[in-house]
Amino acid sequence: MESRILLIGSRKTGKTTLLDSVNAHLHENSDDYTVDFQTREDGNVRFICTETSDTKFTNYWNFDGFVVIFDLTNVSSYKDARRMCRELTSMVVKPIVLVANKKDLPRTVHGVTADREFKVSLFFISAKKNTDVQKPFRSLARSIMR
Ligand SMILES: Nc1nc2c(ncn2[C@@H]2O[C@H](COP(=O)(O)OP(=O)(O)O)[C@@H](O)[C@H]2O)c(=O)[nH]1
Ligand SMILES: [Mg+2]
Repeated sequence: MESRILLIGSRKTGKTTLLDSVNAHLHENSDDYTVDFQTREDGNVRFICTETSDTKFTNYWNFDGFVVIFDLTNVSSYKDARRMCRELTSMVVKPIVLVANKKDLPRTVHGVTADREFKVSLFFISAKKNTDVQKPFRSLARSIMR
């Protein structure tokens, strides 16, 4: 199965680093990445991933799932992420995961919770140290196939 995934989060939150950490392969003639995951339940899933920090010209309907990412050392990136989650949940009924990145660093963002209001799953990762980087994608895969 093939699904289109949008990674959104303000600049320098680690979108490209996350894609690299799961060995996503950058397409030759576009800004898209491909990455394959094996899930225990349903075999293989292929994600075509696009990253952006500016959703102004993004058509959410083109995507099957969303990774909203913020930087645990940057409070304004968390505010942005919450805004993006709110916007997404009001516009589409597609799976969303919220990713708190850079957990290897001393954090300045506190009180992060999986917002029940938004019905998103929350994952703390370090894209740079390769900690738990597969988890958000596997969660999306499970939700999309459901
Ligand atoms: N310490 C640390 N640095 C990170 C992590 N993820 C990304 N970075 C750094 O944050 C900066 C921005 O990362 P990048 O992937 O280019 O962010 P993007 O703009 O969202 O694509 C780079 O210097 C990365 O090395 C992480 O988990 N831990
Ligand atoms: Mg980038």
